[in-house]
Amino acid sequence: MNTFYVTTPIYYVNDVPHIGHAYTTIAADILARHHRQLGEDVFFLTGTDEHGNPAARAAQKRGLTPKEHADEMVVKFQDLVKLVNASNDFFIRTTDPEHCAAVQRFIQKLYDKGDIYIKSYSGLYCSSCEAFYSEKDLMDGKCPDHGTEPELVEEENYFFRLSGYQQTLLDFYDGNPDFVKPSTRFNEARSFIEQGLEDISISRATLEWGIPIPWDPKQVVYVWVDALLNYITALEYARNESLFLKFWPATYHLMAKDILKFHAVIWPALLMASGNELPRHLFIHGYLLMGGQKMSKTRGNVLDPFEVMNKYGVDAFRFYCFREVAFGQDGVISLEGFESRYNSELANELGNLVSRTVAMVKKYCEGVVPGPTAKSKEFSSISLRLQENTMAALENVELTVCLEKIWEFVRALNKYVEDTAPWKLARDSASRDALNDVLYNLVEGLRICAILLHPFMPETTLEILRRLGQPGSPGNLAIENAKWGGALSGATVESADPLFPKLI
Ligand code: ME8
Repeated sequence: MNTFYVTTPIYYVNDVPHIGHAYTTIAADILARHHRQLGEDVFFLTGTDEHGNPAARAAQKRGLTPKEHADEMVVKFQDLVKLVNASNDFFIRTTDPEHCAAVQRFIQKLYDKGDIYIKSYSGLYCSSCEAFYSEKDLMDGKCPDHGTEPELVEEENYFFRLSGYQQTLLDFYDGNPDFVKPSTRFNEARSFIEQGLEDISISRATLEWGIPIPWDPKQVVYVWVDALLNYITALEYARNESLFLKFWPATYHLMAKDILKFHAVIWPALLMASGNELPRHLFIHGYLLMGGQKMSKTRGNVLDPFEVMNKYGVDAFRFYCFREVAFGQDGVISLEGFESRYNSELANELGNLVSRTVAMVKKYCEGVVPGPTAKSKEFSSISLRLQENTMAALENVELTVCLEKIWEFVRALNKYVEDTAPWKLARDSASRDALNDVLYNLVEGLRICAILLHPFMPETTLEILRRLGQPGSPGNLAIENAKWGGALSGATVESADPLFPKLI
């Protein structure tokens, strides 16, 4: 059986979760659900990054220990994961004792191998990024991400021989042109490596909140090394048995471009140093922007994902994020934009099509899905193409392209209702067969839409199938069933409130 392993970044607990966190989690969930529909063995990992300076500072401000703070904050992230209906197989916390022990084993191995050495170091450090900057990376002497002045930090640190991996990394990039997607991000990562890599400090002497260096417990492991390792440590303890052989290498690490360098340079080098395979792909999506700016708590332009989803529904939000912004690019989201798409596409085009279809089957066929007189050749070939196109799009993580293809079909079905006008056919008993065919085709078209849309809108699509009297077990949701002619004739439809009540 094919396996599929997808991860999100593990999120910092120094602040509350926001829509950006929901976005990556939903994207990973869409891929996980799709690969389950393909019959693959899937592992979907998300979690929280709980060590490091910002988390320690946030705890201190609240008069809590870092662990107390993390224990409170993690609940908000776990709530978000539940709220977005993510089907993750595990939630890792970097304070899990199993993770900490595995990180220590990992770096001990690199130390024993000679890839880690001690050196006195001074550099400009942004404690919000948890990263050192050289003068040339700063903008007007300030951190390009946080706009704050970095501090001069002088410490004796342990260093990882990153520079020794430059050529091996370049060779790997050249042999794996789809390692980082989209290709613009691949080029960015490769050119960064080409410019030259310096060894990196992988320990901190001044910070207590972290995993102790096993051979020198006065120092703690640099938070990024601790965090990146989550992708392999989780496989060791998520279940009673090790899942490493089964799921590593990961198929996709998803993230935004803010953390590309860590994943495209440091992570592969650490894996090479430890003799592990590299992940198959990194997929770098864009930023959701509000009012043209990246959402960030410090800028105060955060749309509260809990509020939006509780008010308008989780599936509507899941749909909107990937419909509105081409996945992979930056894009602006807004409440107005959300409401407008909700009304035009979810309420009018999809919800209304389901209501009309159910109402017509009730009215003209006593609520029982009719059998077609003949299988529609036209719809058979349209739906076959649709199935192939949506699968190809998701294979390439083109979530927005996939939705667009499905929506073209939703629109085609709406047009089909108008063109065939079943209410007119119903007036003439000679058109009985034609009427049955139209109604069957509508039920069948919606069944196929429901299967293909399932990864995007898991609850709504099950509800569509239920209303159409069509089975919705995981087996029925398999992609191979998104073929024309599979709808159950003789099933009883059920009317209910609109799937997406119109917003006024
Ligand atoms: O970087 N639009 O955690 P983090 C889209 N702990 N996605 C966004 C976003 C936005 N405006 N804002 C955040 C960390 N994200 C580290 C990761 S992994 C080993 C350690 C998403 O809480 C996006 O996936 O700052 C981004 O990469 C991630 O949240 C950063 O989350």
